[in-house]
Amino acid sequence: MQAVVLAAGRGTRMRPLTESLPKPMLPVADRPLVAHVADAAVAAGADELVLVVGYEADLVRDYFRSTYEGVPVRYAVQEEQDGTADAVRAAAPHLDGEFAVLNGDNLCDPAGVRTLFEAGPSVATVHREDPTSYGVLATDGGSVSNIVEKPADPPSTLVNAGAYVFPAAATDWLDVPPSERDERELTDVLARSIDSVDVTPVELDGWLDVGRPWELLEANEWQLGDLERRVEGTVSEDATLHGDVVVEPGARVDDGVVIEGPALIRSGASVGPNAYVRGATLVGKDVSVGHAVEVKNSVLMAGANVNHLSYVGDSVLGRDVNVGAGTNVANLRHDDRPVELTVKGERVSTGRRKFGAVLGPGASTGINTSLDPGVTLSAGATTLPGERVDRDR
Ligand code: TTP
Repeated sequence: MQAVVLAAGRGTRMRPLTESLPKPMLPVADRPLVAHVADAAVAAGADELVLVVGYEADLVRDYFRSTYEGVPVRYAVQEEQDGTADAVRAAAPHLDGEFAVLNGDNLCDPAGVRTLFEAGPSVATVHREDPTSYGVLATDGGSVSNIVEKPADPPSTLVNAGAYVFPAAATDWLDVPPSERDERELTDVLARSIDSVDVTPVELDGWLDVGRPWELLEANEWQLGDLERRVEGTVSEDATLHGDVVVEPGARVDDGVVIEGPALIRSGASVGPNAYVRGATLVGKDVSVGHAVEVKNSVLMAGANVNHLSYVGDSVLGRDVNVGAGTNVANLRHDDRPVELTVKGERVSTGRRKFGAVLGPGASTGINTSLDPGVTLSAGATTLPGERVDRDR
């Protein structure tokens, strides 16, 4: 079966991390987010991947090229990001027969995706105790009988997890009218499928929609949790690695470093001397974590530097960020309320008691900067030495 993977979106809720990188290419453990989706599709038996690309398309193409894990890859270009149904419409000329559609920014348990692919026309679901902010499925005798968006009075707790198998005829149903938020939605195509054929709900054990920066942390917490200890880089005899730590070839861990897994130190990265890395932490390619630096439960994207005397907790550092000596990130509010973050201009609860900062690509902090919980520095932003940053910039 062909699997269409939607990877054309602009990822506006993930800014500034998506300033120059499409959301599906953000790092989750040792691969881009969308590679986890493609892997699940290949493991489920996809015989062709059709990647729908648009925003920063070349970065997706450069990664997947024409064959991925032995499976041919085709590309469909969505010129304007007009919605998920429109994205599948871009792929339609390549489709022949029943086909699957997966969001390029959703992590799903691979066993669930396999069951979905085997089920014929189907939709992946998960239970949510409060489903009122999701598309909610009504079922009748083992089939889906209806889908209702954000219902005040939900017919069940089964929500749409954004992975589908559509019947071949669905390629004729993609021209749906724009929704209230002015996008052509795939859920309207699902509604048409439900009216035309039996659509089976397939419940997933694990699912995460990665839309906002703290969800990138959660995606890494999930995937790093599956690591198995592997030390292939250069590790000093005076360093201590506890638990499931992976040090890739070409990475270096110096004297006096303590790393508590799960943690992944990618190739070209260096840690130490005398640094402490803990929690589910991704130290990306060519990252430098230097003397007397503590990094906890964070994602440090490729090329970031935290070289001296700093604390970075529950934070996301974009590519090529430079953290000045003595910079500290606060990750807990004294009133113990969940930390809020700005998403598309509005303060939104992360739902997390511990959350630090989001530093956009190329941002630099001056020495002794202190960053309040939930601040975002935009791409290339700077702070002055000794500054306390209590709002976004
Ligand atoms: P969304 O997360 O709804 O959209 P987005 O990725 O553009 O992010 P944001 O809302 O923060 O701007 O998209 C769900 C999936 O569908 C995601 O993998 C991107 C993809 N997509 C397209 O391929 N084309 C589109 O026109 C849209 C809206 C999304």
